[in-house]
Amino acid sequence: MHQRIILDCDPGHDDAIAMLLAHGNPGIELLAVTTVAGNQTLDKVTRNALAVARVAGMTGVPFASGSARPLVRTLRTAADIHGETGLDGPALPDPALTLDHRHAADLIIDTVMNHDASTVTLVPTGPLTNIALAVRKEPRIADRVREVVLMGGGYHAGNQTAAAEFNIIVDPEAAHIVFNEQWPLTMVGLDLTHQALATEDVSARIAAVGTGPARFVSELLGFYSGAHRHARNPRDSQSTGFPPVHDPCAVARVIDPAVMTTRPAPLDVELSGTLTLGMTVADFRSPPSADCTTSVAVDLDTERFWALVVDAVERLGGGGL
Ligand code: PIR
Ligand code: CA
Repeated sequence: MHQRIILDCDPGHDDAIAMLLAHGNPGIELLAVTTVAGNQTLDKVTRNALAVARVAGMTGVPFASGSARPLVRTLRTAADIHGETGLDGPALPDPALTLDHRHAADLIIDTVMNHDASTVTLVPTGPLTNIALAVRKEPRIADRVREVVLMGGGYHAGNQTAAAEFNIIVDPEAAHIVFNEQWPLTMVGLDLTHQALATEDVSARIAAVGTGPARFVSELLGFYSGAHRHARNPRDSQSTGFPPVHDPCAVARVIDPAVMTTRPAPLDVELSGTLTLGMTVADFRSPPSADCTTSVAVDLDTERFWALVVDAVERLGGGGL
């Protein structure tokens, strides 16, 4: 059976790979791609999404841009990791698709409401601004989506601060809204994505595919690895020097739930801490009650994950160029 998804993203090197995985995997029906300001400004990430669509040969998928800034706070970007364009490294082709005229939140609402209940999964891989706007504007999507499987947060450490992960701290109020809705939600956080490292072996397997899309991914990983090495703290003994490729992990969970283990736990987002703003707090004290709708990703089957990514790149063939 096809899993229908809406990918809400801020490409972003790993967002781009998440798009390619979603498009290249035969088990996924990509209903829409929406963009949100995060890794770079909205105009840049939207342009990047359209460039990736061209590389992948995506046609017939609606693309819409959404919120240019977080609900409450000033936008902070991740230019240190993703560069000035948000997708530095490969040459970016001019867009071939034109944007849907709707705001991302409206495209999300319309897409969810126009499909049967429990058949559409939301896969956010950027700040949660568009998803929060959508569920506030049309609350009925909360019991209509099958699940929210998001990349963001973490239950033991952050990357932007000691406690907070980037996608959450960029728009913590939006994250608070999304984490407190009654929909099933799986948090694919840093605990999981730090197991998805682009090692030399992974880069070599992708390069060996030899197609245009494969070259594009290789060039993405080249820039992203260098930026990661440059930005990382050399005293951090946890860090291998290889970059975590966060966002495709959320897509992989939808494709093949067995690619990772999860654990149910109540989740919430800290909005008032001085040291812990944007922290995602998982309550592991006791077995969760039967009405707990949230869970956290714990362990990745690394080999199975990279096999999905390589397979998707192979299936894209020459892509759209
Ligand atoms: C932000 C990201 C990745 C690395 C850093 N240092 C900052 C982006 C990725 O696109 C991913 O969605 C999430 N935010 C990881 O924190
Ligand atoms: Ca992202």
